[in-house]
Amino acid sequence: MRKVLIANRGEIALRIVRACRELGIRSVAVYSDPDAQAPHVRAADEAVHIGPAPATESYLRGDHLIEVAKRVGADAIHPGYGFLSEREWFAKAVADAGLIWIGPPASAIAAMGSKTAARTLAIKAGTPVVPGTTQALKDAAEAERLATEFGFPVLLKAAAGGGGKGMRVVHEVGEIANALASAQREAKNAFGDDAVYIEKYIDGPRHVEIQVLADSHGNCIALGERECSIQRRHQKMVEEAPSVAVNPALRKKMGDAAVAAAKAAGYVNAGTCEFLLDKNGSFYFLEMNTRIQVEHPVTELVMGIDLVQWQLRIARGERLPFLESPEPKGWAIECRITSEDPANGFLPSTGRITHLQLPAGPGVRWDGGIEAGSVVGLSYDPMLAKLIVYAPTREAAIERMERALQELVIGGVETSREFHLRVMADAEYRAGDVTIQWLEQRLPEILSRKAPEETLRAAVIAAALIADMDRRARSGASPAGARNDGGAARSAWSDLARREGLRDS
Ligand code: MV4
Repeated sequence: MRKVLIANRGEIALRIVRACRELGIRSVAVYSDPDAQAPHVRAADEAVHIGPAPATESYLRGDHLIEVAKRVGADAIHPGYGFLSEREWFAKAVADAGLIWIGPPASAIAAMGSKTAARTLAIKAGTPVVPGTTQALKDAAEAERLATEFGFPVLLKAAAGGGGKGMRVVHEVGEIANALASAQREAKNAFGDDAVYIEKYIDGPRHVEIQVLADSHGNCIALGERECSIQRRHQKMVEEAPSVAVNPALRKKMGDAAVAAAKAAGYVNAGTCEFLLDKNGSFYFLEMNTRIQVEHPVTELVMGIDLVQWQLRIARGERLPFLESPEPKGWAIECRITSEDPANGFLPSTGRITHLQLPAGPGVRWDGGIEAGSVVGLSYDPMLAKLIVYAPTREAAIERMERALQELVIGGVETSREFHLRVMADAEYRAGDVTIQWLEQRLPEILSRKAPEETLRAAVIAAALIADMDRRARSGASPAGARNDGGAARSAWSDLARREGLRDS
């Protein structure tokens, strides 16, 4: 493997360039019109323009990307995450073109692509799954019979599903027929497949996932868990490794279960098994993500392994360096920095990044795809970068994340930076007391409370205001704000205080 074409953009493209460079492999970036000046383009050894902004005309043109790879003499393609990374046809087309696919075999992507097929595989492997079916429901009568058997509440899920589309919680038998019809309709629209199956609904679990790495010589290891419960509308916001809910014995059980499922699928390369973990410590396989994931860095930090390098090494035929799962060391937390405005319903924010000051110092990692001058549009995902910290303990990692978020300055677009500061300051978060519902339930409180740095800012302004009033009193002038008629006595300080909500007039 001498030259890799990276069929992606942004932070993950840059991440792959870095792994290639450390292994002495040349990298080829691709870019759409708005990405011509993007950091990943300059970082790579070569770059090729592939089309206009819409992904369907650039980053999703698989056949064209293969053509480009052959033209520039690349011998491998890395798909990153999203875009073409989990398209069975693309993995197959890359291999058929005589190129190395840096990912799992097309057959493993297909096996895990259907949720019902994945459940069947997991059951065969002895990996625990949620009680439910592996066949699409035929009609409402069958759904009613099965729901009564499993007990309410139940969950209807699209077989082709992902991201919560085509999913309905059903609390009583009378609701089933309508829920089934609407789940089928939504599944048909989203995936072109209306197959819906049924599971027992697990209430209030955590989302814990296991990283696996499998080589082409039949070896497969688990690399511990990531705690991914902190999500909103199926978008993860904060991830950690390890999970406060997982001890070494549970880690071993979940790791073995993930490896068994991966082996049953004939898995090779990096992949992740998603589980629900309930309050009693029971865990249930949900699905397998057949790609490198956004949150891979937290595993890299606690395991001391470069997962993207290992994707490349495995694809060129190397063996795993060890066959026993290592235990995690220390604690890592990742915050996804997005161009969304949490104060405004997480509305995507666009514009030019006017200023960018990055955090640094002990235990801080920035995986970003932006720089000052970058234009953030609406053509791609709003995730701009990931801020990842590493420290000996969870408490120290949280303190470190707060410090790093305070150092971070992004001007020109709204971001999730302050939201993350509020999460880090939250008592329940700090206690590790979270579930998959936690963020959405806690959001009103998190958003209404003043962030710690705002409180400090308010205190500074209040102190300055008092000093100003005192100075005016001593000099015989009327104190700032004593009149509310907009007269000369109003000072800049009292204007500021009013804007900060410290004064009414
Ligand atoms: C569930 C569940 C509760 N019980 N299955 C959401 C998307 C898909 N990956 C599976 N999902 C869920 N399946 C049963 N039987 C709750 C969820 C779920 C969820 C899972 C992981 C992360 C975030 C989630 C948010 C809402 C619901």
